[in-house]
Amino acid sequence: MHADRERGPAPAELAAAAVGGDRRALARLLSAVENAPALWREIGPALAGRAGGAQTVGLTGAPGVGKSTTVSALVRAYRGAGRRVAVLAVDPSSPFTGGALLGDRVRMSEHAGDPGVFIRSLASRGRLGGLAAATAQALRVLEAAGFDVVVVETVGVGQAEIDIAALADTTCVLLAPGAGDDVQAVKAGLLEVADVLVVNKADRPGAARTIADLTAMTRMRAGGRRPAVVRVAATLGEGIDELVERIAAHRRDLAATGELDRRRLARAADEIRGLTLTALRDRLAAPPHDARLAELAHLVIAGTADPWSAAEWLLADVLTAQPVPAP
Ligand SMILES: Nc1nc2c(ncn2[C@@H]2O[C@H](COP(=O)(O)OP(=O)(O)O)[C@@H](O)[C@H]2O)c(=O)[nH]1
Ligand SMILES: [Mg+2]
Repeated sequence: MHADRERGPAPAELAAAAVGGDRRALARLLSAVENAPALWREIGPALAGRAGGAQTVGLTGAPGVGKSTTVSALVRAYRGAGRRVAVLAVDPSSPFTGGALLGDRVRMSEHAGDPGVFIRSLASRGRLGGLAAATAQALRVLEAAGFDVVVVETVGVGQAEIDIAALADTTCVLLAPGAGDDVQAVKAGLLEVADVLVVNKADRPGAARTIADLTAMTRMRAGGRRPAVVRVAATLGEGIDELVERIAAHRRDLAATGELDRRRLARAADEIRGLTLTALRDRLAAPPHDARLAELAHLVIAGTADPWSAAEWLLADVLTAQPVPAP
């Protein structure tokens, strides 16, 4: 591979190498994608036609509930079945790849030397395109690199985490006995996105109660499929085989009903919509539209135009104008 000393190989070259199994290229490509969303356009063609092959699994839940420990146990199980696994640890709250993800590295260290495992973290760093968009791109890269399973762990239980976990085919929501975790999950709307509910730390008191409460709650859920409730003690490796089976069953069910295709279509549409809106926002912030916007704002203040008309005019301008060359 020909490499420019300053900038390194071109993104398209990196993408080709990553798809060919070069782990260093894969790591560099993911960094490139993470730091410069504009590169997506360059690597897209090298990845096209290679996406959609992996099984994707999302894990979310409050910090400390045992996500990383469970991911590590899942990786062990998938490796035992001969599958190549990538893990993406995503932290929407942290501007840096900080403490939580560092702890995850320790939790997953048993897989460090395994060439069939690739572990990577993504943090928000105040990105423009949104962390969910960056995660979607990273997923596409990992799928193209030929991983059979991609597990996405998100730190936390806010809307951003839910959006990210929902990028996966199967979303697992983790809870632990007691501490009001179950109630909290309902509040956060987590129950709605859960395909599988995992009660981890089942070796602790109160697990049976939490399982019973959650099971009752899923029974009240109107319509749609009910999430399975799985009892896990990740540190002991208990319940992991059942969790693997529940995840697989959910995926089979999705495929059989056509829901998998529907979800993937909806995700692609979301992605296109997001990129379009970002492009639109970028253009509005650049000449000549930024000046036009300021001018229209004056008209609105003066009472010579209403904001709805002004928006229509501006949109028409943006849509008909030639793309402005970069300075
Ligand atoms: N007792 C018990 N502790 C667990 C279990 N799973 C994880 N832990 C512990 O909970 C803590 C947080 O685990 P971690 O996987 O980092 O949680 P995360 O923040 O959700 O990723 C660690 O000290 C784990 O050893 C479990 O099944 N039982
Ligand atoms: Mg973790």
